[in-house]
Amino acid sequence: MADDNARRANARLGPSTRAIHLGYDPASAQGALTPPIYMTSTYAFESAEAGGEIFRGERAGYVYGRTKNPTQAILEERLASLEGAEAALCVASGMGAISSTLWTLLQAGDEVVVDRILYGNTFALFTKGLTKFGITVHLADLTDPAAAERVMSRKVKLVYFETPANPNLRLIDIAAMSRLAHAHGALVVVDNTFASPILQRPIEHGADLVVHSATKFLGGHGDLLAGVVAGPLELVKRIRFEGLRMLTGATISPLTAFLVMRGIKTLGLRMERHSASALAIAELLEKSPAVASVSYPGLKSHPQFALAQRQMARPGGLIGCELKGGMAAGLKFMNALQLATRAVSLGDAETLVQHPASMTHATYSAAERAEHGISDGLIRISVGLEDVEDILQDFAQALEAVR
Ligand code: 3LM
Repeated sequence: MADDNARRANARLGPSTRAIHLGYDPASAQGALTPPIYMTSTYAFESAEAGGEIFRGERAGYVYGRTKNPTQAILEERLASLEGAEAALCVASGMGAISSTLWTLLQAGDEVVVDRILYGNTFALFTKGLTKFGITVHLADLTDPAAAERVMSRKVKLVYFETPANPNLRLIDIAAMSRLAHAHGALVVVDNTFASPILQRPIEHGADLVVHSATKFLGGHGDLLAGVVAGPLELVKRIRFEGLRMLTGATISPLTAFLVMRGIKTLGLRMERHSASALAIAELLEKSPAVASVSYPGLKSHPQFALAQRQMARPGGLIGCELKGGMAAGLKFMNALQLATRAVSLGDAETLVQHPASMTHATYSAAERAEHGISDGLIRISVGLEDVEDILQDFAQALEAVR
């Protein structure tokens, strides 16, 4: 009871306070300020009867490390609270979160509607993976409600999208898409990796489930892989016991859970800095004669600037930038960078820059790249936490190099 009261009081605290304190009392662990890392794969039962009760779900307790661990449990409580969800589940990677979720919720004969612009491996999971098991995948431009409406039907069990989307930073109206999906009896799953729950909480806008690559902003330091799914307790339980335990086994290590927990203590601070620096860099890029266009939700030129203002607390740390000179300019720009790192991934302290045409989408033909909205001059920037003057200077000199 006292515990419930403490939880309710915690829920009224700000997100950074909750990310730092929720779900852990140092008195429960010898006064240790930071929660212990429970490096254990299995758990001892005090009696055969007690073991039976835990197995039957009649008594709280742990059985085996594939489904849950006490370090992971604290992290899950904090992430659920940040997303405004009843419950959360942490797993080994973003792809682990997405596959555990989809394999739990879908079965042969079901249909799904997904946005055209998705992280490449999520796209492959839908179009090459799930289709092998008898699921029909409808691709649509979910920025256009009419296009979404055309592919909706009662057979559609789930609508899936990213906002902002990887890699071109287009936005989807979560509230509008949730209304449409719910009118057809479908669940809405939103990948909130690019925004993080500090900037955007899809469940508050009507989504059912949120997934994350916690490898990115949540971890925040480029030193781990992890994933999260958050949503209603009953659904999250099913994903834990069907998706994770039976289907994927994508378990997070207790050490990784600890590191993500450390990461989210500074998430609020970091998202503020990522957003402020990204705006300065987006403005620099937009002024350059070497740049055809910049896609950043904090710029008035973003076609969905008004939606960004409604849906996101700040515009975030990712920028899409189209160079005028196509492939040659892309390669030249990448090679001219001196401080920013040429690398995939995002959300780290280091500024990371990727050129999809020569990196993540290098195996696609030019026609395939065009179909996926990846032009040869597109550069994706994940603005880091370095002093902004230094990042600005690096981008200014790289832009000079391609003029
Ligand atoms: C990347 N993205 O560079 P993990 N959802 C989103 C993502 O961006 C990602 C995942 C899920 C990148 C990774 S690409 C070679 C490197 C929006 C990952 C998958 O399984 O934790 O990597 O998350 O865009």
